[in-house]
Amino acid sequence: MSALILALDATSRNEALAIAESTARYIDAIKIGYPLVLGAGLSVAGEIAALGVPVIADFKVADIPNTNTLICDSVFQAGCSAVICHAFPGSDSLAACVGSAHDHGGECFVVCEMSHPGGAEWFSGGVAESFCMMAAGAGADGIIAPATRPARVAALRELIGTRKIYSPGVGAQGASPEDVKELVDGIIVGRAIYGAADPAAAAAEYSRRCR
Ligand code: O7E
Repeated sequence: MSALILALDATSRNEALAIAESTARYIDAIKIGYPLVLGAGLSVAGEIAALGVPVIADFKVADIPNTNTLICDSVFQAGCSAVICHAFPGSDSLAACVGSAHDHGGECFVVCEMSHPGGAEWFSGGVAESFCMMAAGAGADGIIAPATRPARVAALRELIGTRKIYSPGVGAQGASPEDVKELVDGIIVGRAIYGAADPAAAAAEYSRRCR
């Protein structure tokens, strides 16, 4: 049983807000990132949050600690409830993201292994495990792990314990909710909902399948 997170990668503000409004009752959070924010501006985060849906800022933050703090402070001030960052810049950079999140009463999630085919090229084979341990050591609230490789999610679950796992790759990338819903806390679905002819109906169906 998992929450359903809509990856709202629509590139226009009006389209994004229409989809957010029509799907809000079926989803537990909305993830926004560069595709939407570069088109609509960061203020769209507050507009979505005003619908009563928590907003996760997926900027895969990956810089020096000071820059990470500036980025994360901005997204929380804009109304986001969580931020997603990368681990590879190191434990000090990661700690900056976690610190900003917790200073704002928010959450920080760390990418441990990515869902696309190239994500297996170097994340798998020990790197993801190292990132997972870094995430736990930094006090992060959870990690990102690939629904397209359920065995890898299971392996990372062993390491991360009761911290949350959010998992992308369901729908357009080929995975099904049933592949990982018993292993993770949140399933991230993008195109299969926002690109559907009827996004609300698609969200309702994914919501049913995640429970
Ligand atoms: O394939 P879709 O359309 O269902 O969209 C998936 C979303 O999850 C999209 O925003 C993409 O950028 C993101 N994502 C992955 O697809 N794979 C990953 O490994 C990581 C992410 C991601 O969101 O990272 C932070 C959660």
